[in-house]
Amino acid sequence: MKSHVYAWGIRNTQGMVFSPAGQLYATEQGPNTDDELNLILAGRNYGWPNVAGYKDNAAYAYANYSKAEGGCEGVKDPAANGTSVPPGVPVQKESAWSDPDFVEPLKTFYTVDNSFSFKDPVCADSSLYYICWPTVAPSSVAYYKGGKAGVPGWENSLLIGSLKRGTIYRVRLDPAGHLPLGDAEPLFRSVNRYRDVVVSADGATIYVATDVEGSLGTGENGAPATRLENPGAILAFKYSGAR
Ligand SMILES: [Ca+2]
Ligand SMILES: [Ca+2]
Repeated sequence: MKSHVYAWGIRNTQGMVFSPAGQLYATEQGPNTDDELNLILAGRNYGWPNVAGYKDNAAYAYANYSKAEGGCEGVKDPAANGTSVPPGVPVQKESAWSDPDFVEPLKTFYTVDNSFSFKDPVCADSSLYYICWPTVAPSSVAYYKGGKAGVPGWENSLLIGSLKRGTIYRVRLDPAGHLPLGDAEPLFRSVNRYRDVVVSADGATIYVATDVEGSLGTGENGAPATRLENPGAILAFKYSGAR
C-alpha cells in the first residue's frame, strides 16, 4: 500500500522551502526549548514527541498525557505547559526511545541543559515567561541564493524569521546543503514579530512581513515588549554594496 506520509515526527512547522538543488528545509517550533531547522528526507522520523532537538535528555522529556492515570480528566494543572508534569502522567526520557529512521535537526534554537530556569524574573511580568525561554519561534524560512547584486558571502544560506526575537537568522549551508556552517547570524534586529521573509530575484533586497500585534523579547536581557515598532508592515532591507 502506498502512503502519502512523506516524513513524520514533526511538531509545529510554519516555514518550508526548497533549495535550487531540490532539498526541502523546514523550521519547527519546539515545546519550550529546541526550535529546529530540519532537512526533510523521505520516510524519516523527526522525533516529536519522543525527542525535542537532539537526542540528549537535555531539558526535555516526553510527558505522555494520553497515558495519564484516569485519562485526561484526571490531570491536574495541564496548563503548566511542559515546565512541570502533573502527577500520574508518565514521563519518558529521550534516550529511552529509538527509531532507526530518526533524524536529528541541522540546528536548534536553542538547546539548554537541565539546570535552565524556565521562570526567569526578567519575564515575570504578566507571566510572559515563554518570552525568556530558549526559543526563537521560527515563522518562516527562505533560501538565499545570492547573485551579482546580493551580499557577498551569503550565498547558499537560509533566512529564518523569528516571532519572538525581532531577528532574521541567517544559517549558511555547506555546498551539499546537508550541514549548517558556523553559528546562526542574527540580522535586522528590531522590535517586531517577523512573520514571513522572501528575497528579491536579484538577491539585493530581503522583504519581511511583520505581525500586527503580539509580544517578543527585546534588548540585552530579552525582557518582553508588546509595543511593536512596525506593526502590520512589509520591511525592505536592501543591500547597497560593500561598505
Ligand atoms: Ca525534531
Ligand atoms: Ca533533546
